[in-house]
Amino acid sequence: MITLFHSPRSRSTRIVALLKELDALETVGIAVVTIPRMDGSGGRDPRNPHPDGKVPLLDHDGTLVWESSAIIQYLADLFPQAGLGIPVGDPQRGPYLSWLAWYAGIVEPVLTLKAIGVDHPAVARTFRTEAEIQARLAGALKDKPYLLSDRFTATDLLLHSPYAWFGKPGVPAIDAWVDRCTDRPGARFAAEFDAQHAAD
Ligand SMILES: N[C@@H](CCC(=O)N[C@@H](CS)C(=O)NCC(=O)O)C(=O)O
Repeated sequence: MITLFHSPRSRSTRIVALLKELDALETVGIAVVTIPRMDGSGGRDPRNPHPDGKVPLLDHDGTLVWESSAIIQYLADLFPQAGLGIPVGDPQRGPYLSWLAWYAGIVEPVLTLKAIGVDHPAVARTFRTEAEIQARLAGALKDKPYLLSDRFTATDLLLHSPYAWFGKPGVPAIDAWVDRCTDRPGARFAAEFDAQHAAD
């Protein structure tokens, strides 16, 4: 049995979108749980087995997978027929894994610290800056509609997600890519799912 622990309008929303893109909603159940929210609402949910009480979390027959980038890679590998992952042996596998890891190691800390107003030279020195992140993304999108090729992959689903949340950055190549990624069955399904479950 596979279960996604999800809280509406959170980082797990992108995993709900992924399940739709993978055509995996029949196989993977979604357990809606609460989390403590920045505004003081919500709270840790005892039904959520995540060691930190966070979402997303995937439980596959009792084995836990945590961190969005790992969950996305795990599910894309589990449902290869959807073509959202890049298989071992494909020359694009390296860039594919690198974009997913770069999100977790660089993009999320930089954008989160920026959003909460932390500005320190050591942060820029260690992780680089939001401007450098945008330059990397815009560079990759200069000559193609998605990060790896003409095809939407799990990298696009993960990497565009902060801009779907915080808003587009005003960089034409990135803004157009975010529009392409949000105008997809997965993103539309996840938005509807969250609207229905937000009050739960
Ligand atoms: N890097 C993690 C971040 C997970 C995370 O912080 N999730 C938030 C929701 S957006 C959460 O569960 N917060 C509740 C808490 O911190 O207790 C991932 O992408 O999976």
